[in-house]
Amino acid sequence: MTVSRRSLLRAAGTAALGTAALGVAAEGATAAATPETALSPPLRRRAAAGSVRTLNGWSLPFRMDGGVKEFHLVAEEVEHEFAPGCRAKCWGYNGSTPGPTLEAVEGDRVRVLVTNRLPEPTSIHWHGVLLPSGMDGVSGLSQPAIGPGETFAYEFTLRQHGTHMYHPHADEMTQMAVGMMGMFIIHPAGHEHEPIDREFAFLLHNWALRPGTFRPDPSIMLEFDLWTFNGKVFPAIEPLVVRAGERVRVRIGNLSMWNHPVHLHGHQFEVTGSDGGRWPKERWRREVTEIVGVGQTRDIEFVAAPGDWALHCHMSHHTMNAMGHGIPNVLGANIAAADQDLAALLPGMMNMGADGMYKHEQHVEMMGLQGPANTLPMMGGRGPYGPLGMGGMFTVVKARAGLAADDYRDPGWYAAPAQTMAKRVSEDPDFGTPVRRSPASPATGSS
Ligand SMILES: [Cu+2]
Repeated sequence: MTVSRRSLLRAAGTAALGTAALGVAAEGATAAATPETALSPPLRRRAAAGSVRTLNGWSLPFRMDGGVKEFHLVAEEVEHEFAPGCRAKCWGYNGSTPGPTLEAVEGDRVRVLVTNRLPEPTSIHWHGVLLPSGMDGVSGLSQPAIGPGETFAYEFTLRQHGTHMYHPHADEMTQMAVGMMGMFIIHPAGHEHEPIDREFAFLLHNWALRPGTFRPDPSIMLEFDLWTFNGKVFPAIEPLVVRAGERVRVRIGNLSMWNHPVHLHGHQFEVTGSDGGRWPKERWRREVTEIVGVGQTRDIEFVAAPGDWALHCHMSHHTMNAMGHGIPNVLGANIAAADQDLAALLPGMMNMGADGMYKHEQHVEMMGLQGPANTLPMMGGRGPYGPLGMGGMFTVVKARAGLAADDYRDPGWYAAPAQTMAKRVSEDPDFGTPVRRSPASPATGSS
């Protein structure tokens, strides 16, 4: 039996049987004694993984307690890796930053236990969720802060669906800067028109992790040096693996300090929803770039075309890893003489940038140049045809024909069919007869 996501959500949303099965499967408890055995194996596998795929992340298992879906979040310090070669002590939930995704269905009664294992008070605000004032999680306003060692219980009924987030409202400048945040996906009850075949979720964030240090600096307001999808930088961000022709939804949330124009290649996607739920179809917009503002969430949907398609923030510095932003501009300068003087003073020193920064990446890659401890190359990614010139907020939608419905394994790089790929036709800079304006007489405007 082929199980679509629609039928999974219908099962989860309309039957206690479905929700109980989700919880049991997710916790890995014995299935034999539960009615879930009536469900097919593919449904159980997908339910165990959660129906949303959180890039590089996970969905938190829950347990059913007398009709209440109970989650348990633990606020704690975590050892986090941004990409191999760059780690930091961050704060997150249940061993990860961002914390695990909470998934529930409109109409569910949920209880979230929050244990504070941090050295200072915290709280959790359920960002965008409609709930009683006393459950809103603003420490000092809606509740006393959760002290170190304490556990609080939040409990409310979900009266909406959509893409939501959670984060502290206690010393949030510090706590969010070091990673405390997660997603809270509320699936619609019943099935959706234009049903979704696969869906992904990620949070946008920024970090000030200075090279050679191991704690993100919470005092920084503008000069961040790591830009992440779910706490990872490219090339450590997972690809979005989809079957060509599938309808894909990507749920994106932003709890960083910048707005991020997220751009997808090869498609006109539709912006179909937010923390306000899935919008009426008349409000869907066709776009190729969508700004996800700070504190906002956006859902984009598209029917996947075969290929490898970049998905990235369009702020060009946000597709870079650690780099200085106050450096002198040597683009176009003759720095050969200065390089000789510098080499005498600082053996191994290499000044770069006179011809652009492309060489920088080649040098790092080819010569194995050792930078400061615990940092990453500015442009860290390599594709099938060479350096990608990007790091940070960049990943690839990999759409392939014929994938099984629950196959998310990385299929490798796309092999473009013959005659559908750009190719070199000359190595002569004087090639051809291009029409150009004369640089010598710009005022005339003619060549
Ligand atoms: Cu950005």
